[in-house]
Formats: sequence, structure tokens, C-alpha cells
Amino acid sequence: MYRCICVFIVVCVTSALGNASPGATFQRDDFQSGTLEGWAGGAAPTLVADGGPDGSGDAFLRIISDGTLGPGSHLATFNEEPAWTGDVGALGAVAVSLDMMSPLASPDLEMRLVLFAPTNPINPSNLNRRWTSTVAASVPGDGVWRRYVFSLAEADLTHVQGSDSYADSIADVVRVMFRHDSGPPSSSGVSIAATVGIDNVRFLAAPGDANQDGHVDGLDYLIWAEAFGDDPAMDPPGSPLNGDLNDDGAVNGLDYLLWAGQFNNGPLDVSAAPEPAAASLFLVGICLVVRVRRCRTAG
Ligand SMILES: [Ca+2]
Ligand SMILES: [Ca+2]
Ligand SMILES: [Ca+2]
Repeated sequence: MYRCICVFIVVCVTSALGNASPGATFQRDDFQSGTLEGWAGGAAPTLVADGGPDGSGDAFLRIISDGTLGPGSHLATFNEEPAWTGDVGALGAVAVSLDMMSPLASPDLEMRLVLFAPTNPINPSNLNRRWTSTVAASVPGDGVWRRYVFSLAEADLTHVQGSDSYADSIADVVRVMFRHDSGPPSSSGVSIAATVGIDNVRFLAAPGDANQDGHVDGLDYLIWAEAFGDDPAMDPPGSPLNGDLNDDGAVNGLDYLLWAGQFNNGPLDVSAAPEPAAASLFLVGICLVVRVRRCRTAG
């Protein structure tokens, strides 16, 4: 059976080279490699081979705090690896996503994302620029895995230490942390005796940004059009890289509507206004009529 999809669209190609992203990447830490993937801290980070969100064989990271004083008193884990640090702003991510589970024997938790940046280049170990989630994510002690999303937007973060701007801090992240911090957002969190499981940690691209370059444009449309009708589970690399922009397991018109609603609204679309001096980096004002015709043989 032949199936042909003919789609016409006017695509304004705003950027083909604007996705430089030194440092941070969109890699997903799923702990299937058998390592801690750089997640560290005093709360005894341990790799557990089974019992992640997908059950048997799904490894995850477990941390345990003792609620006393000193190392191990706070329920926290952090990562300073290149994939999690550097110019996070240039990556074009809008949030950090992860799965968390607090066991039945553990108290309810109030988890926050914390971003650290050094005070100055002369003393990079002095992590006195700190931003944390203004609203904590409630993780009940019920043994159930849930997906949590922590926004990276300045409006959703509280500057809990230091005086540098958000823009300077997000461009120079040296540590990403998840931490229990009940009450108002603080620079150091609060002590608690608790346990939490963590899995599938990753930066999230903007809605509609299929190729994860920080822009929502015609290139993302082309990815959707190419994958239209596919089953994302059978067509790696998976959502939304293959066009399943709303991550519902199907590549269909709903994904197109999401893309259309977010068009030109990526995090780097706002700040990527081209300058004459940078004309070589952008194909500005070139409007192309792109026809995507796809014919397949099935069966
Ligand atoms: Ca896993
Ligand atoms: Ca894009
Ligand atoms: Ca979809």
C-alpha cells in the first residue's frame, strides 16, 4: 500500500547555525550504564539495579540522608559533569525533567532544583551564585514514581545567594542539584532523614523544538512531517526528536498544532535577533516554499 503525504508550508529559515551549546547537552541520565553518571553528594548516592519507573531491570539513583549535621544530613545530589554545566542558556533548554519516588518508609519531600555558578573566574570554587526553584515539587512518601519538571526560567527561580544577574549565572553553571528544601526557597536546604529515588534526568527543550536547537522553526516542522504517522516507540531516537512533540506516543496533527502554536517562540528565538555583523550565521529573510512529499511502501 502506498501512502503519500503532501504538505506545503512557507518556512522562514531563521537560523541554521545558531545552536552552539558549549558544555551542557540534552543527554538523559537513566543509570542504565551501571554508573552514577556523575551524580554525587554526601547523601550516599547509590545505583539500584531494579525498580525504576519501568520496573524490573530499570536502574535508578538512590540517595539517603540522615537528618543530622554535616555531610549526609541533607537529601541532595548534584552533578558537575560537562553535560550538566557550562552555558546552559546557550543550550536552549527551558526546564529540567526527572522521575522521583519517595518510598513508603520515607517522609513526604519538598524537592527543588538548585543552580550554582561561581562567584568569579579567579575563585571558581566559591559557588556563591545560587538560584533555586521558587515553588518546590511535592514528592509524597508513597513509593510511586512520578515525573517532575523544574523550570529554568528566571521567573520560576529565586536568587537565594549572590548578586549576579540571572543571565550571567545561567551562562556559567558549574553545578546542578536536586535537594529537599521545605518552606521558603533557601540557599542551603534543610536537614531531613529521608530517601528518594531519581531517574531519567535531562534538560528539556522548548515545546515544539524537535531538533533541540532552541528555535521553533521550519526545521522542526520538517522533522514532524517526515515522521508523520510513525510509532515513536518503534522509530528511535524517540520523542520529541522524531516528531512526537507532545510525547503522547503518536506523531499526528496534535503535534503539528503544538508546533504551530509555539512557532518562533523558542528560548533562543527571542534573543537570536540577527545583527548585520552576524549575517553569515543566519539565512535571514529567506522564505522558502518547501514541499515535503513522502511516499511509502507498507507491508
Ligand atoms: Ca533508569
Ligand atoms: Ca528547533
Ligand atoms: Ca504526539
